[in-house]
Amino acid sequence: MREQLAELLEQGRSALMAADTADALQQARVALLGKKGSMTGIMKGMGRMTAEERPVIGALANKIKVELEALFEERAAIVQQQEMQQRLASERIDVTLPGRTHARGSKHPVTLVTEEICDIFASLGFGVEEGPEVEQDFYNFEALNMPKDHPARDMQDTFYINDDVVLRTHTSPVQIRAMLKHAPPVRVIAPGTVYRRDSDITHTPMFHQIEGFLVDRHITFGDLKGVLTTFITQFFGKNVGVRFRPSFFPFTEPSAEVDIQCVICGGSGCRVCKKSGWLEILGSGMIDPEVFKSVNYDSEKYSGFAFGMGIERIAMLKYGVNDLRLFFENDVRFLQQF
Ligand code: 2U9
Repeated sequence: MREQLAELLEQGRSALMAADTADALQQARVALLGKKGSMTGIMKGMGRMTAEERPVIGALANKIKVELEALFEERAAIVQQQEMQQRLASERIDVTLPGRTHARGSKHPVTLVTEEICDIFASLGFGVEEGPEVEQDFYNFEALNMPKDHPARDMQDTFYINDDVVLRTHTSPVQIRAMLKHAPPVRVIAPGTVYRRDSDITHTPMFHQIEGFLVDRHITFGDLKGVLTTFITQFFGKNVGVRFRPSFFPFTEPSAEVDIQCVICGGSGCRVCKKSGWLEILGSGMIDPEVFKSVNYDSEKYSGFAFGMGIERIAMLKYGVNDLRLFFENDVRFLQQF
């Protein structure tokens, strides 16, 4: 039995020394000293011993047990230290690495064009004003010389909230509000979202407009032409051709639509300008005296001009975008290009 115990000590020592993880060490300990381990196996033979031998062997077994326990503790401390070093090495963080950057957004082309147009008119002395998108009939239609039976108020075109409230169909009501707020002279542009019951490949039920007006003494159609030509050459380049064509709007008289030479073909005719060489970009005119009446401006004393444009259309021409729907899908691969 002495030999068995001496052998157990030797085997145990080498098993503990060979174990190089906490798990392996624990397994070795259980195999040596656990309930079903080698030591227990040997001790079961104690029953066959004489009364003299038993305490001697018992003391020896105990000594070996204590020795193996001590060896286990010693190894456990070393293995734990080794495992800690390995973890520190494998989880090492290089604090000098550059941080992860966040994807950066970009301004929507409609925003970019709105800002650019507002900047140009601001440099000409215009102030920027905004107003509600849910608007009263009076500001959206009545004050703009479009009485109740006017075809432009057709249920086909307008989103009605109720008999008296609509989603604004243009930003003109902002300008009625500006006229009621400020006496002439006044120069205002009104960018914003507008709504019309229209939805096909070239129309969306929500789109963006910029409208503007100027009222003072002695304002003529010549002022209209001068201001709008200045805007167009600043926005599209000084060599672009501009022409004014007679037109009709309920709120201006006389009225004109403004074309620029086609930015795609330079005027020779292409698919975009439908072979005409010209692109319509603006509506404009001298403000109708009926409009002045509804805001209590004296049309004997004052005159003025107004204009309006659709921003998506201007953005399509400026950036060469051939599908209106791209502005509303918000695909980042499209938006990132601006
Ligand atoms: C007031 C008086 C007059 C604004 C004007 C237009 C002509 C015009 C369209 C262009 C394309 C709208 O986006 S679009 O469909 N606009 O043609 N707008 S004159 O006239 C006004 C505005 C306010 C008080």
